[in-house]
Amino acid sequence: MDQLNNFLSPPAAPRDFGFFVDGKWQSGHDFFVRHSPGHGVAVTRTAKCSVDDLNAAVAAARRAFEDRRWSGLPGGSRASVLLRVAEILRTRRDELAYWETLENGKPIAQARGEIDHCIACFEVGAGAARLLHGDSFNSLGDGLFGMVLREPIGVVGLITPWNFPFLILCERVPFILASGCTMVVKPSEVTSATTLILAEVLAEAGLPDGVYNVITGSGRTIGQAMSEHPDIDMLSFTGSTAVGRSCVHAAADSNFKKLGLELGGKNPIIVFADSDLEDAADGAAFGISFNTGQCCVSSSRLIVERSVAREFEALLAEKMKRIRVGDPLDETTQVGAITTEAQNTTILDYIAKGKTEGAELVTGGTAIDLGRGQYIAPTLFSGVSREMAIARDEIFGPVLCSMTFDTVEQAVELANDTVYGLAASVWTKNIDKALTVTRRVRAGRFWVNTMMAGGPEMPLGGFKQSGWGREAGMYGVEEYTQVKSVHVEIGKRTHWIS
Ligand code: TXE
Repeated sequence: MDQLNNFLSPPAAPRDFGFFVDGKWQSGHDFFVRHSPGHGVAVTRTAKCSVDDLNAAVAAARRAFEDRRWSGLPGGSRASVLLRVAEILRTRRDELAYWETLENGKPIAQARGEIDHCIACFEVGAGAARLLHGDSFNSLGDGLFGMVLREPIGVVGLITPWNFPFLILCERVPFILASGCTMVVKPSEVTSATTLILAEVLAEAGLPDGVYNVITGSGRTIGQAMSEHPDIDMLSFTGSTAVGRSCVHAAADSNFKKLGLELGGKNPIIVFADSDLEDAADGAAFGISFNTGQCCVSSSRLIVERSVAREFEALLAEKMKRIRVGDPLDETTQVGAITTEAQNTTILDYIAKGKTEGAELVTGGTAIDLGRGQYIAPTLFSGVSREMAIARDEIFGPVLCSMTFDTVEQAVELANDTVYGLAASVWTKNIDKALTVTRRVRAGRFWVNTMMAGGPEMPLGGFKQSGWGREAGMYGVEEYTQVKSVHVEIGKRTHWIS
């Protein structure tokens, strides 16, 4: 309990972090100082690494891959390490949640729940390490046998964002490790702490040196150099669609590295008149306010059947007003701080734009002054038309736009009227409508009468400009493998030269 109490106020002084290469901690020469977005005080200092540091990390990952110290182990041995990681994370749950909350601004109770999800990711990854397998063809005739091998792709670069620093990391790392790859990770420069703590945990669990390396630094220098690096075989990037596009160019101009991209979203929530409106309103309030709407899968476009639109918006607004926005370290807080000043400005600018574009503000629409930190009230706009910027752009904040429909066709058409395709949900008690909408809306993750449910068994990823590839589950492990077709002749060869 004493330990828990230490985690309920910001630290007296910022914690210093080095970076991690080839199983060793290195110290930086220059630092990023991170201020807690919920309190405005300095909480961490992380190294501004150089491109030389990155090159050393890639070389270490390459050596660890080529000498097969990890990929050469039986899947069961890799699984044992991943299960030990899960056990250690369990013992360090409160500490990890604390640093995640301080750097990101999310509520401490939510952060603890996310660590639980991360533990599950390592457990699922352990199972995947044992189950990963290829295929065989016994259908090529008596003289030929075919095998399809899955081999690890090699050195993986992993670039993660600031909205779910540990969760997004853990939806990838166990699956990359399960495949036998080695990696260099670059977390967001504003939320690096928990990615560095994971290095300690992995080492303690017995992961060989050089398999997991962490380089901290800015996207413009380290991230860009990773996407151009000739010795990184695959890059998994999660962040903005604009930077995702630059990764595609960099990959094409360097070594054609394989890319996994999880990018932006403008996700629809479709509510039919025959749904349980109380449930749907709760789901909609959660879908836009959870993590202050800074989720790639936030449901930011409400598409509601016209006959119940007014009633539904009133119900929803009443629920949104009751969400407890507050200090992220307060156990009772449901919605914490906006993670960066830049994001705070972006969200407030979009709210102003919504008003000038003529949308009707139903609730929220203002910053909340708690004396320190940056907070925005969950916001609902009604009467939004599809051309408005607030209906088209990913705002990445707690701003929900409401639009109406009359028929299933219209609902599907509106839902698909976006360049993105990350997630969607539908609320109805009619099975025909639920399945029709699920099959016709183009999105990588779909929820029927629920919101953001799921576990690491299920794959994650987007359609359209929301990205390429899938993370997590068996699909996620397979992304980090190459397929090799092997042909084995049986018996005496039929000679070409007679
Ligand atoms: O993202 P960036 P930002 C969206 C969201 C948000 C917007 C901007 O709409 O408002 O992006 O956020 C690294 N080469 N999402 O500016 O820049 C960077 O250091 C390689 C959606 O923070 O994409 C960080 O580690 N890497 C999203 C990571 O990319 C580069 C989550 C993400 O930062 C780089 C975050 C470069 N040239 C933002 N420049 C989601 N899908 O969840 C930066 N980075």
